[in-house]
Amino acid sequence: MPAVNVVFVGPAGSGKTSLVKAYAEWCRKKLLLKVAPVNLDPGAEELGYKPVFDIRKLFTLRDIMERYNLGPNGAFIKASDLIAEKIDVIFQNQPFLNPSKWDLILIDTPGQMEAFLFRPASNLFLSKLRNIGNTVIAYVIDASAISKVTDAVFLWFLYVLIQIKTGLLAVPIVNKRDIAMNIKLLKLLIENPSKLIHEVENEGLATDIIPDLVEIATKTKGPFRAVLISAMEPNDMEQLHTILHEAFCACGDLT
Ligand SMILES: Nc1nc2c(ncn2[C@@H]2O[C@H](COP(=O)(O)OP(=O)(O)OP(=O)(O)O)[C@@H](O)[C@H]2O)c(=O)[nH]1
Ligand SMILES: [Mg+2]
Repeated sequence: MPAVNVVFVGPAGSGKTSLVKAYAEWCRKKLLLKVAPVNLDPGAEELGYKPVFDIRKLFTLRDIMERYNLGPNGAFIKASDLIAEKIDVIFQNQPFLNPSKWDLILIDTPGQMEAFLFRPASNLFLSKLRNIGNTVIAYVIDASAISKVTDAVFLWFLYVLIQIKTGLLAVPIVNKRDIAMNIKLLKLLIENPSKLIHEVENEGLATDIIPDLVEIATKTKGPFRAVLISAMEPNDMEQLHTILHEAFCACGDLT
């Protein structure tokens, strides 16, 4: 049976690593699943989970900065190129080598999305991943980062771009519900974006363009309910599991 892959992406600090940790623990404890967390972030310090594959085994951000005399952003871009160069080596490691040994592979990606997700390395990595099992993206939205319609629309466009770039189904996951700034806005964003127009206050220069942007958000609205969770709250992982299960019903099975 092929593995089931969930790739956690989202802006820096949105909670990808914390969710991989919390969700892996929940699936192991409650569902007795064999879960393989994978760290693809060469700049990670503390993960909080034990990765089955860790890109830092091949190189770290610090190594790259020193070896190529680069700053942190240049080093992230170089790291992406190295992921592409070493793709065969990466897939000769667990969990990729024997995907049938695992129920669930959870991929933690770097927060600098433009340095990985929006570069060619991610095409290569994701196409290899799709070959070993059904793959969806969990797009992590930081609830504490959205207070106004412009914040919501901005994060929505990243969501749309990620789906266009990867060709994969992405499930929006709102994390940090415990410190959310505007729960109503978050629910509208995912379930009823056309109503965002009524929430526009004085958004400065953006006010004129927001109706057009909201129209695009409405056109690109997915089939998903808003899922508001906290990586700090283990019981919330059931909601994450349910929405991922729904996504896999479209393209496969989540045990
Ligand atoms: N209050 C609260 N804090 C959270 C939650 N999830 C993550 N955090 C905190 O947010 C910060 C960033 O979390 P990470 O899990 O490292 O986020 P990330 O997306 O992996 O970050 P990068 O890999 O650097 O992009 C940490 O201090 C976490 O403890 C949450 O649900 N609620
Ligand atoms: Mg992280």
